[in-house]
Amino acid sequence: MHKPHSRSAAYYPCLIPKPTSFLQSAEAFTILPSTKILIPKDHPEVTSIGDLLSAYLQEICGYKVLVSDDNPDQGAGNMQLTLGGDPGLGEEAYELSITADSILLRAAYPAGLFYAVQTLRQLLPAHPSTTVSLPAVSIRDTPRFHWRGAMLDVARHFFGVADVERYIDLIAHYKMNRLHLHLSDDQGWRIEIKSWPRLTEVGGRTQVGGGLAGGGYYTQAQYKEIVAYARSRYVVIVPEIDTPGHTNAALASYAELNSSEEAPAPYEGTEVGFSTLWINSEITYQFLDDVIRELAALTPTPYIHIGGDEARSTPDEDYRRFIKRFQEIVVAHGKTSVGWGEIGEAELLPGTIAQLWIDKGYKEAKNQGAKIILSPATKIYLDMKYDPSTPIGLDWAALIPVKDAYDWEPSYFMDALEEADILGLEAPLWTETVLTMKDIEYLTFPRLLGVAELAWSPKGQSWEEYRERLATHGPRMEAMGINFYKSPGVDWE
Ligand code: TNX
Repeated sequence: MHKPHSRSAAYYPCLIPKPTSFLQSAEAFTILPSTKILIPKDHPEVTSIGDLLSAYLQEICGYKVLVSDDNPDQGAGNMQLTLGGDPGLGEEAYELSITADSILLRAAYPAGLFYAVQTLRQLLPAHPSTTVSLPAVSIRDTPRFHWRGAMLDVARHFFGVADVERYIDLIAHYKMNRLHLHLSDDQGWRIEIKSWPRLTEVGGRTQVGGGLAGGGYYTQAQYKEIVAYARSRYVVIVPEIDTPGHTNAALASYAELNSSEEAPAPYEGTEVGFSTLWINSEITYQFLDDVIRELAALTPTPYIHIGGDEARSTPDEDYRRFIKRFQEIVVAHGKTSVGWGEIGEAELLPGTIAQLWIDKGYKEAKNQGAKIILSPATKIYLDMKYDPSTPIGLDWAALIPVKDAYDWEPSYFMDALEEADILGLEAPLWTETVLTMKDIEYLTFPRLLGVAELAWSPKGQSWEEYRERLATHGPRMEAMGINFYKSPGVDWE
């Protein structure tokens, strides 16, 4: 096999995503039992980041590295977390400087320090070791795109809090900062809404494939826990209430949401496009207002996703009226709407964001001034099979080998879109065929690392060089217990 670099674990720049600038020398910093993590006084957020670093180090060193705010400037022999540097580089930029004497992690904002810590983790040995050394490096790093996300469909199959928190940990390690949760669909309603309790009493009980043990939902308390956990990993949760199609679970819960005024049976199949809210009824908008009011109160960040895809049972004119009105409800609760590309066919309010998945609606959205999130199904739909033998997953958009998820350039992807139109990238995982956390991991990894790099690293990376770096992440993913797909296109270490 072709190997352009000779590499040795400690001295090869094996980081994913690749940093903006990276220099390396032959020295190394060795962690000793006396090494401390120094943090500034009176800064609880940085203290939490220091504690996270200490926990990561403990896994590798086998002992606890102390976090201390005594003499925070005494760098020698220690690792120092410092707020400083150029705030003009944005909230997520950081510097990491490792010499034989000390380690300095510096950023203008805590998010940057969190990312410096993630980079540092990838410079540690993959597995526990008696001597732990880090290569001497000087890194300056700033993300290319603002929106670097993953989406998890918890409607087709439900996943509990522990699974979602693990997913957050895993995506955050690769510097992703958004987790979009697809909270409602034909097969299930997954978030407690106190003013409409049957949504979860009825709509929360089902999922694809059915069975009495099926379904589930997050109580508001659990949902808050997810949001807070994500926040501690600098991940924004983007909740989606998919409308006006993909709504059978809500329609089955409340007869008054149906134009027939009769509730349909719950649905546990995988067809799409058959359901629609009753567009010409005020009850529908009262319902959405209540849902968004409660959801907005659980959401400290700006975005609420209103769906808008595959509304095949909603007449076009109704669809346009509905999308306009739903955005107004979102704005009335102080939030910004995100919707699937099709929403571009309706009038968009200022600030609304469109998410491209197929070639539909996004040009109209762009022409109305909307920013675009790229989730092209042919490139980064994580539910697509890798090859025909992949045991789970779908193939309607494409087969997506690891190379194809990485080897494309966002700003060239669609003629009509330029860099400035693109807010970022998001890799969705739809779960019609995904039943367990192991299944989630198998389809997500390693493709997500490639998406994370496309979203973070400077334009113009090469697959040949990336695949060498990716190979070094095999043992790292193993150490994190990730059930990843050992793609034959990569010479895994
Ligand atoms: C299309 S992507 C859908 C989903 C399916 C997915 C399966 C999108 C906005 N709609 O309802 O789960 O394909 O790949």
